[in-house]
Amino acid sequence: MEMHQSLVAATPLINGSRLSERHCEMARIGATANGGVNRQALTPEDTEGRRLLLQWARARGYTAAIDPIGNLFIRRAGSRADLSPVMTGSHLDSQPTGGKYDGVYGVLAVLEVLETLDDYNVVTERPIELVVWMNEEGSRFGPVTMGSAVAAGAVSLERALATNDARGTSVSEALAQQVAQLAPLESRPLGATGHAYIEAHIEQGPVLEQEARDIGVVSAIQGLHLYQVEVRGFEAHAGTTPSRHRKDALVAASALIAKLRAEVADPADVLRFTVGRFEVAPGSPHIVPGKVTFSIDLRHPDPEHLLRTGERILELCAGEIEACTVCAKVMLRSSPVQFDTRLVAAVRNAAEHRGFGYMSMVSGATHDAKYMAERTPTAMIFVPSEKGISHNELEHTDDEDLAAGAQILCDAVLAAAAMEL
Ligand code: HGY
Ligand code: MN
Ligand code: MN
Repeated sequence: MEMHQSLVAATPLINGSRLSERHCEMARIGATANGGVNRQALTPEDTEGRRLLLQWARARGYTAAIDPIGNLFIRRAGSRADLSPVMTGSHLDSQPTGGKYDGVYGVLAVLEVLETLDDYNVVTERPIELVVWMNEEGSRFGPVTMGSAVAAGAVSLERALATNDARGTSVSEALAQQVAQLAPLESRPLGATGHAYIEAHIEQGPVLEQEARDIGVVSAIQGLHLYQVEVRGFEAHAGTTPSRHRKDALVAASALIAKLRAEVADPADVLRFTVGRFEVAPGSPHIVPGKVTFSIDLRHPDPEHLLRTGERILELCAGEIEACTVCAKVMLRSSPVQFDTRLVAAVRNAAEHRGFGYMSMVSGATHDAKYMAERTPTAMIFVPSEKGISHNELEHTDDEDLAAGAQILCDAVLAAAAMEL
């Protein structure tokens, strides 16, 4: 990791091997056979990961608080408790076949920054808060970025707490269990904002690696719409029911998805259309499916284009297809967001001063920073993902890249703490 000598002595240098060891230890919790992790929101594994983080934090004397939707706030005090904090963080929950770095990196990089400031006896005026957002991944409980969306008022607390997983366990029940196991935690009201928010994250795409850059200076996040489509037909005997009498929900859903894909096809390959969940009921090999429920994840950086495409999808997911009825529900509409140019510049300057290769980019993945950006000056830092792989157990980022991003986060957090924003 090349550093300009002028800076080496002047500012705190993070400890890359400590950061790497922390990732190894965290990756043991919910480890999967193929080298990934499964620490879905509010599961025992998620609680275990949060407990380990709190253990590390409490050993340093940091305080911990939790808000009504389970977002965790770990605070390193400043010399002036009356000042609003510089907030920085990400999420610890994972996809069911997740990687070891998605979200985790943005949490452990902050812990590394806080400990580095301790090690260098740096006293900031402002408190610095590590935020661990609840249920960023939206797999066990929908929607994605639930904790930060509720904190921002984009999703109601009541709706979120009443959300059930596939087994009928609610967020409210699972959260109460987790909080009891992490006690003692101070209570923090919903809607916490700060002086600034900076999130470090793996890119989850191939661009930094292809361009041979160390740091992504993220200027924006593209928009994301999440729909749930329901196709209803009629259950019938697989052996006795002729095709002409069938109302086969699977056949109808398949035809509808093919129609939607054709309708939204984008020659420029900018639009992202994904059907990630597809549930057939009743799911017996000998019954013509009576009901299919599937998800649509739609993304695009242009708000107008995203809205128009979303409206067209809702038009097509209504009425009848192949003798079945179709309806669709909007689960989430997250518009594209631009980050604060002053904070983005602070990230860029830090990368420049440290002599890292960097580039400006828009995030294809969504992040909790999206909801913070609506209320607090916000920026993000990306580090490369090997072959652009993420949401996959093979996800990997080199230790050197993890350390580089954490160093930029340290420098940017200190810069933000001193900025008038
Ligand atoms: O889906 C996303 O963009 C995020 O990684 N959960
Ligand atoms: Mn993430
Ligand atoms: Mn993710």
